[in-house]
Amino acid sequence: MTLAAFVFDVDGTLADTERDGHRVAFNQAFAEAGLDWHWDVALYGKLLAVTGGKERMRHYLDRYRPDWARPADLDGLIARLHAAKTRYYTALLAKGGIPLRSGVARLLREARSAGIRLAIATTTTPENVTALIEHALTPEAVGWFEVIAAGDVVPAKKPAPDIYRYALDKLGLAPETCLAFEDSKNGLRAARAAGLRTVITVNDYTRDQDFTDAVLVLDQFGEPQQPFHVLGSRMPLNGARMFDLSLARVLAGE
Ligand code: XBP
Ligand code: MG
Repeated sequence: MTLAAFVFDVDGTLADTERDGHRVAFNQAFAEAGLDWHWDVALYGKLLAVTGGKERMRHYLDRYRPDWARPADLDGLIARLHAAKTRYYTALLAKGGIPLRSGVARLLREARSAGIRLAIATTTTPENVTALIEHALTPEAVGWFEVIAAGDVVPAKKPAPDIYRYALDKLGLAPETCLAFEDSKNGLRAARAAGLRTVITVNDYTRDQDFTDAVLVLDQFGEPQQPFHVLGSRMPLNGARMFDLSLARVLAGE
């Protein structure tokens, strides 16, 4: 099958945004609202089981703060907190606070010059995606992505396949012609349920998750001077040291 497109997850895959980005912004929003909520690094790792910031806050209350007195308009409070969190998060990105992961910019450029189409399928808020691409890559790079499928555009977030199906529909492509890139079990489940072969680059929060359903599991895409480590592979990699287009074509079954 000819490889037609790459579909990227954002948080954890394009950049390590969770621990020092989203988590910090949530805490800033809680403090600004005068709440005694604080998500430390370990607790945030557990909360990541639930995707979506608004959903994550609700899960936190249900699971960890059952006695906290809910206001009559809990939805309104969550929406206001989430808007403040997005403001803090995008301000952090605008300061250049979070770089892309190793090999991401190289892989995107290689794909573009080879005519591989690019798309995004993420749970996060759309403005977080554009802010990351603009500030960690270049402002023009937002236009490199034909489809940016993000946030509440589908009702069911990952691990549901809906966001991948939405992106494929907008691309007008069958899943067999694409590769998905993810960092988490929830993301892998979403991509696989939509029929995409999936490459995983792990991070500290996801390293120990079950990725048996992935076609390749790496610690990073890698660079010529910074080779990847292979954590799991369905096929021989013939000495490859970084994830590039020739490896992508092999994985896609070209
Ligand atoms: C990661 C997420 C997001 C972010 C927070 O999504 O689960 O919820 O943690 O973003 P992905 P919002 O890995 O699919 O990009 O607060 O904007 O929801
Ligand atoms: Mg992710």
